Amino acid sequence: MEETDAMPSRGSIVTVLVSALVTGLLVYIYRRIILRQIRRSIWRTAGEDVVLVHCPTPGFLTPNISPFVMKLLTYLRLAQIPYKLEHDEPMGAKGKTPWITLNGKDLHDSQLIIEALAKKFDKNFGKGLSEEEKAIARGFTMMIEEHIAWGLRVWRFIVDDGRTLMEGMKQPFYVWLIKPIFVRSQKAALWYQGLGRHTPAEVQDMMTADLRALSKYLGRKSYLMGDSLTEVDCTMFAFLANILYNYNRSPYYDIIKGELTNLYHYVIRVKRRLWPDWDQCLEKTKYK
Ligand SMILES: N[C@@H](CCC(=O)N[C@@H](CS)C(=O)NCC(=O)O)C(=O)O
Repeated sequence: MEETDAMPSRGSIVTVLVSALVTGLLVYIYRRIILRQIRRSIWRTAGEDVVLVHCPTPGFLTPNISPFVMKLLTYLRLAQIPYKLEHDEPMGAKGKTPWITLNGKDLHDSQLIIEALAKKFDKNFGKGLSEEEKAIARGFTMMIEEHIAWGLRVWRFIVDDGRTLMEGMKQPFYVWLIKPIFVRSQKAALWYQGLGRHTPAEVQDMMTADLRALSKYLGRKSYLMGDSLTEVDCTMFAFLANILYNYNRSPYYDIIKGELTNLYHYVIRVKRRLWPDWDQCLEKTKYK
């Protein structure tokens, strides 16, 4: 075919493509290498033994919309370990939040982080428990993080189409555009995890049974394992507070407020003790 004046020449198409490729490469190098190095040198100034918590920006309804971030922050407060929040890179090398930088070293996964901090700062709150109690605490921790967490995602993404994500924290404008893709990826994750294969009613029954088990074991005690707060309370508080504030349109809110009221009072108790500044920690500018 002959080239006419109206058609771009093959040479100019190649130039545009090469320029786009080079620009993309430069942006990638800048973001992945240079910007990261700049941030790292800033993070190093956080201070010795100060935990830099990488996490999303504060929520409107809870200090952080991620219960795993809330679990870690609650532990840091319980252990009185100084920390700072950092929001430029909320997702770590494992693609999850939270992660931390401590004295220039990165650590990932709230549980592994807490275990490492407990060792470093000698802040193991469960060490006085009997072996049997430790096993129970571990079982409840896993039930909450590996079952209740997924059940909540079923409600958020399958029943409620991800709306609470928008209601719970300030989101950049483009999140509205990519929300359907994100919701679809979460539904796929739920399918592979397994809970997404059940009907929402079946999941609700399972979740109710889990919450009843927590309520039964808590009974009249102040904290899950007795009179003192231990690590399992950081998980339990984080997820129950998440239900009460971020899932307040879900059936789980009604179950806790209406039937399992010892769980509700438990949240208030831990919140008063470890989060007296809760309201000051919320993102103030409402964005709806
Ligand atoms: N086991 C991890 C779980 C962390 C986690 O699942 N965080 C969520 C936010 S609440 C996340 O990063 N989700 C992003 C994703 O799964 O793609 C931990 O304890 O830190």
